[in-house]
Amino acid sequence: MCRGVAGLLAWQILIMCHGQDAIRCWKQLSMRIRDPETGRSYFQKRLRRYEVAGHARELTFSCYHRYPLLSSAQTRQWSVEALATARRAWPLDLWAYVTMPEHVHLLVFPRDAAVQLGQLVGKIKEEVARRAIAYLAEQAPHWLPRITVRQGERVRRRFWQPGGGYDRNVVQVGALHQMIDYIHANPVRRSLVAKPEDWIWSSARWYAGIRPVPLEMDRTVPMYHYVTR
Ligand code: NI
Repeated sequence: MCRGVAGLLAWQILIMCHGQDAIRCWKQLSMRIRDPETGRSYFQKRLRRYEVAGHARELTFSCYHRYPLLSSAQTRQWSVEALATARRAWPLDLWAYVTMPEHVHLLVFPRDAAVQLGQLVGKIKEEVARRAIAYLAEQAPHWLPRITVRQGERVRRRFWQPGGGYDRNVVQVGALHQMIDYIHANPVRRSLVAKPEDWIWSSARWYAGIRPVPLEMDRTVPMYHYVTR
């Protein structure tokens, strides 16, 4: 016979603390306890500290000269597919993203600290560029001279602005939420849509519980209440 703790019913992550090398949170555990003498059940709540090792990382990369090369649904779809490929190939959780007409923001959480995010971004950019440049050559060839660069003998087409792009670590859960909201607000700030979830090419719809979406997020973000309808 099972006595005492009858089951772990629910948990919620409540409070964030400061951390240097980990995201530290508290889970509120609701335990159902059964009193063996009376047979009655009651709930006991308690807090348990837990850590998500490592850092969340915000990554931003832009189209060459910030040209609006991600303006078509087709190129945006390829950006989403490249993220899906990257997530399958690397030990990586994807927590938020937005594809804007000329830049992309990602919030990722490497499950392995050894993940080289520069390489990861390189792969994502490469996959999008390969497909999008071929698409531009067919559908909008007037763009080609603008993205063509001569390096001595070599002629290259650039879809992305070269270089590392902008990125930063996100350590605190509160900052993480602000970051996610900020990423989702990109199309609203630019007056492309009225509400974040009106933009198909971001994780805002996923967080709002709208399905289907182009890309599902990983349910490992601390403290979010997931809507699963
Ligand atoms: Ni932006």
